[in-house]
Amino acid sequence: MKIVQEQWTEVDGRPIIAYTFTNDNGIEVTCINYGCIITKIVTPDRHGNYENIVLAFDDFSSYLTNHPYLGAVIGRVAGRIKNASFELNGKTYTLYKNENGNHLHGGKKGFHHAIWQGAGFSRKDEVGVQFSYTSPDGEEGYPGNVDVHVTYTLNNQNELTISYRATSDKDTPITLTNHTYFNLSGNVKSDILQHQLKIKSDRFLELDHEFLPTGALLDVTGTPFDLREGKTIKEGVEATHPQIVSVGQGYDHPFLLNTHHDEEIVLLDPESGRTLIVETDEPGVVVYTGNQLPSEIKVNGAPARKYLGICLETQALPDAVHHSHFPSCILRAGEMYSSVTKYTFRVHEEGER
Ligand code: G6D
Repeated sequence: MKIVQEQWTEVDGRPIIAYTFTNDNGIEVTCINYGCIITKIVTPDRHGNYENIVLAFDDFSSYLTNHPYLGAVIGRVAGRIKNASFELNGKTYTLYKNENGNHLHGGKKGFHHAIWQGAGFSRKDEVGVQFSYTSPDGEEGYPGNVDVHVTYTLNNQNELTISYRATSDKDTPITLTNHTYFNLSGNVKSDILQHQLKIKSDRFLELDHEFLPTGALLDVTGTPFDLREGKTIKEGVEATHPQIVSVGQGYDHPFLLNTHHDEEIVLLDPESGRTLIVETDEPGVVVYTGNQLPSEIKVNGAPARKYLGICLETQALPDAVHHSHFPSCILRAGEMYSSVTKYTFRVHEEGER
């Protein structure tokens, strides 16, 4: 187990530190205290080639722009909030409008643009970093002073666990997630179209033309959203289903998970053999196939492009403040918000079932 800290630069006079931690099997993770952004996860393919499996900028300054949330923790509320407003305890709150008059991914200065306090740690069987941030009352329009802690922990079972905890001095909505784009080909040798995705989910949320949930929970049976037996991303994104077409010929949808910590989400790249298992205590996962990755930005040394990475954003359901039949996203004053998502990295041997 090893951890190395390196100051990359400063923002507003505050150091931006990169934490690189490695387990005894050579799995390596790099993240920075700006937005808790994961900039590298290095894992082996079936031939023992260690390569980066996440999309990242080559220069830090790109993370200061309005970018597609590469690798970042998202908050206070991941996803969209209709009309950038909600009512809570009889009061109406207005949030920053950053997309079509709606609020997306925490607004202009969401958690992905915050400078967090980092503290690396290395124990016998685990290594990682804890990030902390206090979101002041009124930030982006949200009520309450919110203390947030995000901990990345890597162990020798090749598991990277993300633990989220938050407390607030006022009732406030909280939905945290990580927006890493995975590409298991390694060093972005190809796009994700041949990746196979399996999700234990019977229902997904219908989205409207602004990508907001309509409130309808649709049965996946007989649709491209039925991933219970696994599908290639290509098969899904090339479907003519209206929901696939309406988000730009891809997935950008919340799936309700049938089960938790039960290998409920499995992504496999048959070419490299790399397998990512995602397990969570969250009610859902937003699957985003990079439909809008802009070619103007360069990631991993090359122009970005559609379907270059896939996000598996485990989280509460988007716009839950406006849908009483969704699990609540309200953190009550003085209570503890906690959430865990675990990524397990494996190699699928050729011919293995
Ligand atoms: C687009 O609709 C998608 C979001 O789900 C995604 O998080 C963002 O791009 C990066 O807005």
